[in-house]
Amino acid sequence: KKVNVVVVGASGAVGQEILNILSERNFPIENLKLCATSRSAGTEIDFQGRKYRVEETTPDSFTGMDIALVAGGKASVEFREAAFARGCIIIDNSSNFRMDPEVPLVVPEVNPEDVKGHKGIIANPNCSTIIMVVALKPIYDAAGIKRVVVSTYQAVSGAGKEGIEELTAQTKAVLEGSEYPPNKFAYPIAFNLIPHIDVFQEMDYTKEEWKMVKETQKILHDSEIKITATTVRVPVYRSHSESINIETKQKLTVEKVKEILSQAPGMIVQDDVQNKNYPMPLFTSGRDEVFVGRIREDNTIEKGLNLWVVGDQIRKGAATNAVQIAELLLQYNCLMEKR
Ligand code: 11C
Repeated sequence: KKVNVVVVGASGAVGQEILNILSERNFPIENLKLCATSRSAGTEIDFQGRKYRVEETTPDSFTGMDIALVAGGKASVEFREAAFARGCIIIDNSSNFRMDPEVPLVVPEVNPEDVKGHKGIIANPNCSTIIMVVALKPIYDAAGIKRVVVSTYQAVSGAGKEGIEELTAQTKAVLEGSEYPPNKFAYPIAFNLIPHIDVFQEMDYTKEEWKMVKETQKILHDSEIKITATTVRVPVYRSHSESINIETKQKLTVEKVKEILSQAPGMIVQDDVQNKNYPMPLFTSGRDEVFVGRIREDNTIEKGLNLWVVGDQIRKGAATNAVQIAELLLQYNCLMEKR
């Protein structure tokens, strides 16, 4: 069965990657439409050898469409009703509806069945959350999880194309002895790191940190699991890295964890310290799997583990996860009737 797909926000970093992944995975597209805000409308984008003109998103962008892949921004808020009225399901990469109890928040390796309960919109989690839960889920199933302490090392592309440009221009400026004032980030990102992603909220945690807590609890269907996060922007172009400390309910040996994670869907264990083999963002970019290494027992508590987890946040952390959700909709046969 082939379906009609509209990509909203097609010209941004995530939108472009959604198109790459639709093509790579041979997603069965009958008709494709590319939309964006009026600022990017009119540009031409190549998809599978054909040129598509990006149109401004309007309620009619959803007419005759089965699935809307929304890359981010406010489009899901603005067009939710219009899409629903036309029988088009939104897969939303923005944070607008993630914590709405009516909206499934899905990572296909973790909670695929939640897709079935959709009411016209399915949310794609935050990139750092996706990368973490892919690694947590097999451990959660094997031993239960009491508490997670996570620190992230997040690439500038998490802040979009402007983040990438700022790192490049600022690095050049520093090397040439000139100035490049921060714009996208609160401070210079070149030769620095910034313990501040998104706005500060309750208890002086950032919104990014709260997303990791609340979204993980929702995806794992466990509001008891204790999670505390510190999220940091680092001068890396692509792939987010995470140091994850886990307290399990049952004891797991390192050998067992390696065995469980190497059988887990969407994961690659890269852990051979004798041969200096561990995941790094430079080498995980462009990949769909989440990589895990430096697997150790935390010997300061009875049932503790340390993991180093790295994943391409534009692919698995956003675009790949969204396209996998679209694949689940076809697999479970839960598209809506077009109206
Ligand atoms: C970052 N995680 O790296 C953010 C970007 O909620 O989808 C993604 C924000 C989101 O800055």
